[in-house]
Amino acid sequence: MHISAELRELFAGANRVLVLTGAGVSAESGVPTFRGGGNTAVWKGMPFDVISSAEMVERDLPAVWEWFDYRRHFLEELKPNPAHYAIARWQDRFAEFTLVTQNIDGLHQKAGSREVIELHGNIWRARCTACGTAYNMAQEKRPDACFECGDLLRPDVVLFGEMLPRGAFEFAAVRASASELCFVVGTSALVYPAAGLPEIAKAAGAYVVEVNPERTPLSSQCDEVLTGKAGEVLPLFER
Ligand code: BJW
Ligand code: ZN
Repeated sequence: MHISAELRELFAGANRVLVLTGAGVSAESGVPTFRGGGNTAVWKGMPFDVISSAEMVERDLPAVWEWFDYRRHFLEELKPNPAHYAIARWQDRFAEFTLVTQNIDGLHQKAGSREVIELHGNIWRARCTACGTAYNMAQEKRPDACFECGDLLRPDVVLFGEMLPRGAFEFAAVRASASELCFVVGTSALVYPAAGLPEIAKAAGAYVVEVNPERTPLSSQCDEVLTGKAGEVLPLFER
């Protein structure tokens, strides 16, 4: 793995930098990824794209909660890794720094990132299926029903076939098209519209860098591919 002189120079002088992260940035913290690495996430025989779908919320909400309760419990013990910390340091290094994540684990915030655009929601929140009231479950136990209207709660995450939070993608797209340097870290770049952000950045003239131990559909469009683990590659930029 080699960082080009051009990239080092850009990193030293850039004003507007955007980082898009996926499950791979949390892999070294012990969070299983969705795809790649051989075995995909399965819950009680259901592949994750079945259990994490809008249909399943309609059909079997208790099963969805069981899967998300299990994952929250698992995440409680996990800590940010050097990749999360490097990205958190970068926020004070550039005039305009944008962090966009597909992750719902909250580890960027735990590492100190202040503004995180969460495209797929957050596993530590629940929201009412009727009135949309949100509940924080990081400190408190999950309520059984909505205190406002009494209706059922669901995880405040974006499942397959669901819309992203209003404005989140649009804001990220504006930042992507203004960026000079765009890092794509630990994502298989298969899930849209998130995977469209590096394409937007590239089309607007940004230098796009992928950080991933494996190749993705995006690799061939990137200006530079840094083949390696996020926690090992990202800290190298500060040397
Ligand atoms: C490392 C590493 C290390 C390992 N260091 N790297 C266009 C065409 C076809 C379909 C669509 C389309 N546009 C939209 C769609 C539908 C769909 C979609 O994209 N499907 C594709 C699969 C084809 N998109 C949606 O449904 C989205 N909604 C939407 O578009 O709304 C409008 C609409 C509505 C109705 C109909 C149509 C459109 C919503 C997507 C929501 C995604 N939700 C999930 C689940 C969240 C909840 C949960 O956790 O259960 O989000 S799916 C899952 O994938 C999760 C992730 O955020 C997301 C992305 O995965 P990610 O982060 O890339 O992880 P992996 O596991 O895939 O990859 C890990 C990578 O890390 C690998 O590359 C490794 O090599 C690497 N890695 N270790 C660095 N140490
Ligand atoms: Zn409600």
